[in-house]
Amino acid sequence: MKRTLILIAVALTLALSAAAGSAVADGGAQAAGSKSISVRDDYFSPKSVTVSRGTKLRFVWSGRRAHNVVGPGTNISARVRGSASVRARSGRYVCTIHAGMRLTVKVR
Ligand SMILES: [Cu+2]
Repeated sequence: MKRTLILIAVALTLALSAAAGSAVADGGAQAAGSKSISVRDDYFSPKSVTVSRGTKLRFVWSGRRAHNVVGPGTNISARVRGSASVRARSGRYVCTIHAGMRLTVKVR
């Protein structure tokens, strides 16, 4: 029973993020060759990823506070919801508003 509730909660969360992301018109849910990164209060999830060349990072804002994303070739201004996609590059991506909020990306 508890497990069922957890599954329902996960399904609802996924449905809500898909709905939020569609407003940005970047291809909608999880296209092939893209890796979703949740932008939460105050951390990225996952905190590190290894992706193949040409992969897009799709940042999906899932928290209540505003976060930005600054990294190699990337400067997404602070926002609270929605999503944004950028071509993945190796290096460190951070939210400059919250110290220690970082994502390590390795492109191979
Ligand atoms: Cu932040």
